[in-house]
Amino acid sequence: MTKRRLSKQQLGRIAKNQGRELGNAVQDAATLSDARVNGVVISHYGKQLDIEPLDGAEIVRCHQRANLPALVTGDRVVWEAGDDGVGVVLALGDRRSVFARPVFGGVVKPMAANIDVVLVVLAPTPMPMANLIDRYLVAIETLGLQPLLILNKSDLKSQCEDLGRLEAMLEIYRSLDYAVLEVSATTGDGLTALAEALQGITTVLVGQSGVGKSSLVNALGVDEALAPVGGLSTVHDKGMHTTTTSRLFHLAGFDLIDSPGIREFGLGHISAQQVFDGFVELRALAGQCKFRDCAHQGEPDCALQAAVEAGTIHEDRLSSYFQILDSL
Ligand SMILES: Nc1nc2c(ncn2[C@@H]2O[C@H](COP(=O)(O)OP(=O)(O)OP(=O)(O)O)[C@@H](O)[C@H]2O)c(=O)[nH]1
Ligand SMILES: [Mg+2]
Ligand SMILES: [Zn+2]
Repeated sequence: MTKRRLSKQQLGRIAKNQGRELGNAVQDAATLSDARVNGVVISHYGKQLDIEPLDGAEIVRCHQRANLPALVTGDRVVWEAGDDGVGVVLALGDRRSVFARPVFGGVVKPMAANIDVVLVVLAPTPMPMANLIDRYLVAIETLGLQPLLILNKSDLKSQCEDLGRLEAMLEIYRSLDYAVLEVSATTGDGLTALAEALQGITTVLVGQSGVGKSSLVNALGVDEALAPVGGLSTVHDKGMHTTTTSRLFHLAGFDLIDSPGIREFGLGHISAQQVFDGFVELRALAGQCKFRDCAHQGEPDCALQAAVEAGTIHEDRLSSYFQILDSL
């Protein structure tokens, strides 16, 4: 299989989005609340936060004022030093974007703030869970963010339990114009192209435990190991997670947030309409079925069924859509 780089169009899409986000950021900076912002959340540990002062001083451990919402890595904050070396976060600056994980009970749990692109990391092993990528993509589309799919561990393709299925899966996303990069944190393959795509933007690495998110941080970093990585793959097989809290890293020309692996990415909090809109190729056919309330399950003159028959929509994506609907 030939290795592909990001197409000009795909990179253009990211750049365009980036421009939009940067435009917002400039606007935000002018608002009153943001004028006082003097730090960034690098990481958080329970009720404590690591704040990086914007003036370049050392990272400070801080508490946060009780009236503030849960702060996440990447948040811009107003903080002040305390007597005992522990500071206090007084206010949250504007968030130009947030990546959130829907959690049990319909609550949305923010994971990272002020990011441009979500890096959805997969690997030949562990094999991606069924429709996990589609769940991520729906969340990313709903939040107005931009995804970049990364197949890490390209050196382990021969160990994939079903390489044919994996390749076919990636081909579907490429055909939908989602950028897909194949890399190996171990051999360094593809990392130059990845670092190029990340220049000037802030991204968050997400994906199953053990796909190599922290390994990518380290491989992209120029210095010593930055993030702890899992030792034995059996650790992941037992469902243990190596990374336990998100952390922001400043690398050469870009910022990257490492996050803990997840076991499930439920979408319980979003509407059926949002799921539909989260499938770009379905959204493109909105309103084209004969019946306004078409469920796309055998009604006459259904535009989606017709598109599947014509081969313009992949049947796996349509069944993935139904699967997500069923899970709401
Ligand atoms: N062969 C190979 N192994 C890799 C590669 N990237 C990571 N690994 C290995 O995969 C295992 C898991 O890597 P991590 O970086 O800890 O994975 P993670 O996604 O950060 O996992 P969590 O922190 O639990 O979410 C480690 O044993 C790594 O050495 C790669 O490109 N090729
Ligand atoms: Mg990790
Ligand atoms: Zn229909």
